[in-house]
Amino acid sequence: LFSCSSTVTASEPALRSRSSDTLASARGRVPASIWAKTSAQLHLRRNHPLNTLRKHIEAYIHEKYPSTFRMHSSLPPVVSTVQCFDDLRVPLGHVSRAPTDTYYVDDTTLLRTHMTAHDVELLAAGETAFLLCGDVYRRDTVDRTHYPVFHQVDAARLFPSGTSRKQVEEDLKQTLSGLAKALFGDVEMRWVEGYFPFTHPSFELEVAWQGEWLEVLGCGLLHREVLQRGGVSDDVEGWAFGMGLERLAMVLFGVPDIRLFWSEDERFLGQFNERGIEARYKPFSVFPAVEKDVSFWVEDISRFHENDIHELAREVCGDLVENVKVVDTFKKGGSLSLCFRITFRSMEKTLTHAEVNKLYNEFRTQISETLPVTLR
Ligand code: FA5
Ligand code: MG
Repeated sequence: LFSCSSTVTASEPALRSRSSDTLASARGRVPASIWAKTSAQLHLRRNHPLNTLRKHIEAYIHEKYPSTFRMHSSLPPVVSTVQCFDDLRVPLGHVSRAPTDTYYVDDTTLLRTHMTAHDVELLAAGETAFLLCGDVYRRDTVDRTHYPVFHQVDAARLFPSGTSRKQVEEDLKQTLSGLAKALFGDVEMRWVEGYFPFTHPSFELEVAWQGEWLEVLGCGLLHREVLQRGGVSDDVEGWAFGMGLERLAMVLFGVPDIRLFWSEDERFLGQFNERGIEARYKPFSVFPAVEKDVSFWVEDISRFHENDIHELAREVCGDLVENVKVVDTFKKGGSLSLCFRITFRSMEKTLTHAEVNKLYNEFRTQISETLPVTLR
C-alpha cells in the first residue's frame, strides 16, 4: 500500500462529507467486528504462530545487536493522522489516507495502517534503535491472503554521527538479508528498488520461494524530514524496515488461508504447540464451499466503492466468508450493474444450507439498507 505512489482524485472526500452523507459516515466508522480485534493481541499469544514468528525475528535482532534495540509490542492501535501520515510525508491525496482504505475513528484519529506510525514519536522520545510489533488495520478485499487486521514488525536504527549513508545502507541490507536467511534458510534473494514517502532510497527484499519471487519487506534510509520531525540532529542517519507477519507465516508454516490465524480451533492451534519455527501446518480437513451471487445497480458511481461490499460481507458473515469478487459488470443508461460472487466456507465445519441462506439474506438486506445501490 505505502509503496503505491498514486493518489485519489478528490482529497479526503468522505471525511468532508461524513456528517451529511450516510455512505460516507458508514465508511468513517470502525465496525464492531473490527473493534473486537483490537484486544486480540495474537502476536503475544502463547504458541500462536504469529507470536513464534515475532520471537524469532526479535531473537535474531538481539543476537546481531546485543542490548541495542528496545522492543515495543503493546503500543495501542489508535493513532493520529499526523503520526500515521503527516509525520511520514504521506501526501494529502495518497490512497492510504482514503476512508475507503482506512478505518477512521474520527476526523483526526484512526486505526494505524502500519507500525511505522510510531517511529517519529519514539525518535522524539530519544530512542535510537527500536523494534515494534503490533496489529494494523486496512479495509481490503476478501480473499485468502487479505484480512482487515494483520500484524507487522517494524524497526528503526540511528547511527553515530559521522556514519556515512553508504555504511548505513550496507548495515541495513546485511541485517535484513541475514534475517531472511534466519527465516527462510539458504534461499536465493534479491533487492529491488522500492518507494515509500518516509525513506529514501527505498528497497524491497524478495526471496525465491516455490518458484516465485515473494516480497518479504520494505525498507530504506529514513528521510531527512522524518528524522527532523523526530528531533534527530542533521549529522545523524538511520534506517527503517517493515514486514507483514501473516504472509511470512503462511509461507513458512504452510498455512493456506489467512483466516486461520484467527481460529480458536485446537486442530489449528494445537499444531503449533512447542514446535517453534519448525512447525508445519497439516490441514485437518477441507470443508465444502458454497457460492452465492448478488447483483445490484449503482446509480452514482462516485458514491460507491468496492471495499464497501467486502467490508459488509465480513461484518455480516465474519470468518465464514472466504472470497468476494466481481464476476460480471455492465453499463446501461447512466447506471452500472455489478454482480459479486460470495464464497462461503468454514475452516472448521461443513456449513448447512440454512446457515448459508441466513447469512446471504442478511447480507442482501444490509446492502440495500446501507449502500446507495438497488438490488436486482
Ligand atoms: C508498509 O506498511 C511500510 N510501513 C513498510 C516500511 C517500513 C517501509 C519502514 C520502509 C520503512 P506495505 O504497505 O508494503 O509497507 O506493507 C508491508 C507488508 O504488509 C506487505 O509486504 C505485506 O506483507 C503486508 N500486507 C499488506 N496488506 C496486507 C493485508 N491486507 N493482509 C495481510 N498482509 C498485508
Ligand atoms: Mg508493499
